[in-house]
Amino acid sequence: MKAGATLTIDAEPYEFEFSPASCALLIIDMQRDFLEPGGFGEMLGNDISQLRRTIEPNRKLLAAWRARGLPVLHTREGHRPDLGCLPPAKKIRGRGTATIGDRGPMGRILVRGETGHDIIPELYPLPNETVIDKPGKGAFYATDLHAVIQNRGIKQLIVTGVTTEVCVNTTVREANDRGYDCLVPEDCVGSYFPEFQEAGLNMIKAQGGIFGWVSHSRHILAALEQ
Ligand code: TIU
Repeated sequence: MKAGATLTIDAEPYEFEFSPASCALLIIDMQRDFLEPGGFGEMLGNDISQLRRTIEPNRKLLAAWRARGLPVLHTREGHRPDLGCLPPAKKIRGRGTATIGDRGPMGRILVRGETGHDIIPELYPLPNETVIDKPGKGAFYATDLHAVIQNRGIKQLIVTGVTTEVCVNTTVREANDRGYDCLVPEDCVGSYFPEFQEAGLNMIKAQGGIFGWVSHSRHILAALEQ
């Protein structure tokens, strides 16, 4: 792969013109509370195996990305320990016995600095990688993500992580409105609900790619090999 080269990635609704020099890998919320047994996600009755199948494809893509020295950003959904950035409506949503900010199986649920809030060991950020702490579902809302990627000349995003229809979809929509081209590899994103996985991907690529492109990590890895 030559610096400044443009490569073509097989994708839907049509091929993605990939410019590695201005493309970042953005990994959304691969946090222990969403993916690990006994975490907040499982506590809510969700099937975490639907998310855990994304770990290995993400690990491979991340390794290839790192090997080429390309920019990596990670996000974590969560709140300040004083819960100052937690909207009351989000706090009470779901009517659970334990909600965000309360003690959960891996520390206070979705609170920054707690074990469950952190990224799973398989995809743990390196010291030179950017970690964006976000209070909402979208990675642009109330964060400096836009400034960080503008400063680095990023124009395209490969967006992976969880969950497909919630934080991945919201972030892709936010990125699209800010002028970024987003490519979502379907094997690297997951939903607790198979029907939402399918719909979440269809929503991105419908109408000529209304929010972006959908592909598979093998096509991205093949392009990086060129
Ligand atoms: N990261 C993310 O998607 N947060 C969520 O709350 N997702 C759910 O599917 N609940």
